[in-house]
Amino acid sequence: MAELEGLHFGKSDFVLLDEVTMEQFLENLKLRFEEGRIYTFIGEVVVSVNPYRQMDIYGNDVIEAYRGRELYENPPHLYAVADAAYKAMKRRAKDTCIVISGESGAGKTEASKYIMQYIAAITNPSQRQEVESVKSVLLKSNCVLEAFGNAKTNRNDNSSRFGKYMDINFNFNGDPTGGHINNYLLEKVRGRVCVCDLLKSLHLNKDPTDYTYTSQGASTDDRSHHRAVMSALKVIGFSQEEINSIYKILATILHLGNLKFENEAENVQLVGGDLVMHISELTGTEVESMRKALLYRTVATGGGEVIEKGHSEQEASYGREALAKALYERLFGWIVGRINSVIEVKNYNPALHGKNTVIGVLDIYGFEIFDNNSFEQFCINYCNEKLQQLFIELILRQEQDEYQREGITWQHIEYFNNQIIVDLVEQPHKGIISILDDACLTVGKVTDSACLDSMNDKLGHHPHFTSRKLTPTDKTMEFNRHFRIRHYAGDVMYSVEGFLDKNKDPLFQDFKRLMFNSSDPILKEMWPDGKLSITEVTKRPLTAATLFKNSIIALVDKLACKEPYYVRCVKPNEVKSPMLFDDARCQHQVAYLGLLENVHVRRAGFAYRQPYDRFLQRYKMTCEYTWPNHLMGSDREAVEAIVLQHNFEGDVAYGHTKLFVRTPRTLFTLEQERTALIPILVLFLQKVWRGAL
Ligand code: AD9
Ligand code: MG
Repeated sequence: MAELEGLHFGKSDFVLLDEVTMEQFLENLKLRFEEGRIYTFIGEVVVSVNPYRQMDIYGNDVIEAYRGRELYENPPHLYAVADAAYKAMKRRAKDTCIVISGESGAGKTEASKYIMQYIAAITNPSQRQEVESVKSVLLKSNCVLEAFGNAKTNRNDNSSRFGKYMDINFNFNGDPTGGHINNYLLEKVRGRVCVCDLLKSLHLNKDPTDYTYTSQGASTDDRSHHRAVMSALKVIGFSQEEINSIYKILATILHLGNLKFENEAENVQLVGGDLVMHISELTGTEVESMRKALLYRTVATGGGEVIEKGHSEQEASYGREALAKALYERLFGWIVGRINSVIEVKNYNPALHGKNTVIGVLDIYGFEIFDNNSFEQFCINYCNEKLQQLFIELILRQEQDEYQREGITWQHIEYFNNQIIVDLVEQPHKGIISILDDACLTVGKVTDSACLDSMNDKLGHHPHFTSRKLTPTDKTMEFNRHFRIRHYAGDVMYSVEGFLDKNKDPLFQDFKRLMFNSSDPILKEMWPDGKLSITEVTKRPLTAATLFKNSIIALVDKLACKEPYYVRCVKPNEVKSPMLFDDARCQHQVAYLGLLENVHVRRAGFAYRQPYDRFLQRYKMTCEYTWPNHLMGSDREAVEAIVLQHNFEGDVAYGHTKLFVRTPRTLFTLEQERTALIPILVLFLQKVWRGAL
């Protein structure tokens, strides 16, 4: 298969570019995309371009071709990375992780599914029943999470509205024993939660009072999709009662969307009583309590007195919105928790079963730069700063570890350390999140622009932060509205409008208590914080930004102790076309994914390395002493002969098991020589076969 990677498919590894320029990078990426080569390496990193068409490259024959092989033996593929991560885990008992990044619609979720399928296909050769059932639950969990967590957006028909990190546990034999999923649901703060979309994706009947699925009006596709979700829920082990509760909650969310309020003599009232009845029935709550929670909130006065305060119409709508979002978020969290309880590794005894190792797969939103960037982009881009930091650190650390292991002397290389930007966002007391939180906790009305002022005061000196007030000449920003962060991936201007609202927990306590007192035990379970009475609630819930920050810090900690593998996804165009390679869009992504930097880092050390035997196998025809077989004491000596014959001594280092090549040109020369020799050798062999020689 390696032979198929001829020169007209471009360079299968960007490290082999003559010059690392954006131009050459894009040219190669485009050439390969147009030839249907959607994957390209940067060393061990796979760059993937969404083909927007079904490719015949994921079948069992391909899986077999990659199974247990080394990275460079086959053309670049997700399977090569999956196998590398699996091999490292199995051979060296290392925990590994595969980080998949890229923007919306770039192909992250699809890539994560192919990787999971690959791992499922190559494990448990003896088909042991308990392992098979673990595998099937792991695979089915995708289907359920997608049904509940994905929706159609204008950027992606099947957009994940949550970031997902899944650990797969393996036993000593390298067979899956269980797993754990962490979700990073941003939708609540993204403000784009469109529950109707979610319900549509579940194909709930249009009439919300009938919360059971009916197939009327649904297409064959819809029906089979619904059946797949149902069967997945059952395989995972959801009981009928649980499934009913899920549907009731979804119907509740739909009803809430239809609730209307009106002002009547100063007091806000509900329009129409039927809906509230339905809602209370579905949620197992008293009608009167539900009505009250929608129209009033209970507040504790300074003197410990509890009073009821009527909502304004705006507050009532705000409360209803917040409840719908919270129901959705908690339902999703509960489903993830439920899946986790099924897949968690049980009865694992290390003394008996050997070390339990892990492969983590991360599918998370990439860097976002829109025309108008708000709190959501701020969070996402902060997450990407954290991942970038980890990326550079781990890739470099990995490189340095390998040089050490192989006994090679090596010079530390400099790179841009984005810690300074991470600090700008997350530092206690002085960082942007902390300033935001302070503003949210301040009693009385603090506006978004007052919060921006406070950022200006505290961050005015920061080299990566600016605003119109700090740089009055920059007319692209408006006073009291914009600030700009110089991210590692480029400058992003944020509009501070809505930051405070999005950062606060918008849900009135009354709803939490109401849901906790539901007669539906499953719904109740989702609202443990409703247990507190009004006088007991003293601490404010953590803000959205702080919760997000904590979960990302925990995620980075989890990843940092694993050996990382990367898949960088690129979206070729905005119109989901399999033909179009939009240069400007791709250039933008290559820039912010830091791919050129990645190639530079890779080339700064030794661009290429290969175990002696493999190097020999590939290039032995280029040297008279090694073709067809060498007579030297070891493969290493034979490799030395090849290097000497080509005068490459100055460009290589000999490790314990591998040859390290500093510049790609060396390898390139060998490749060219090899390409030129192959037809001659083929001719030669054909003659041998025909008995002509
Ligand atoms: V988002 O951030 O969740 O909105 P993703 O996850 O990056 O996004 P996704 O994997 O869902 O994107 O891919 C988007 C669509 O591109 C898919 O629904 C497929 O139609 C298409 N796609 C992506 N990868 C492949 C592939 N390897 N082969 C064929 C693909 N089609
Ligand atoms: Mg996705």
